[in-house]
Amino acid sequence: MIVRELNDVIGSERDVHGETWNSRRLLLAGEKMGFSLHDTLIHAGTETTMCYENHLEAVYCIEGEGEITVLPDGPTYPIRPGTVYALDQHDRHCLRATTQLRMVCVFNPPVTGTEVHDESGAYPAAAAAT
Ligand code: 9YT
Repeated sequence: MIVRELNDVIGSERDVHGETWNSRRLLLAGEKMGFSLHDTLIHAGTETTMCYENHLEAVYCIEGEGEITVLPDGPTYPIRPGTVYALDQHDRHCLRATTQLRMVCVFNPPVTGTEVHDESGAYPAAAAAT
């Protein structure tokens, strides 16, 4: 069994910072669970465009308010505590955080640790393959 505390992840190498977000990576590829599990903060007032062409991701909001738009034309959905979205089509999307969002994110395949978005809004395939 693996038991880990968010407080032990914060400030460690599993605490990864992007331009608009901070991803605390609780479970990674190395744990061999078949998915990774992140407790992610999206900074208030930001807009992030992403497209995970190499991963499936489910995101469950537990704090904050915002909205998500499927690109290029919508629809747009509100994000609030209790909202989950699943990027089952590797959907290109834009996430807007009205207030700070706290999101529980699950990636399949798992990310390995230090991935941040490339210019297309994806995490690299090489990491996805491990
Ligand atoms: C919600 C979202 O996709 N935020 C970007 C960071 C990413 N989910 C991560 O690595 O935790």
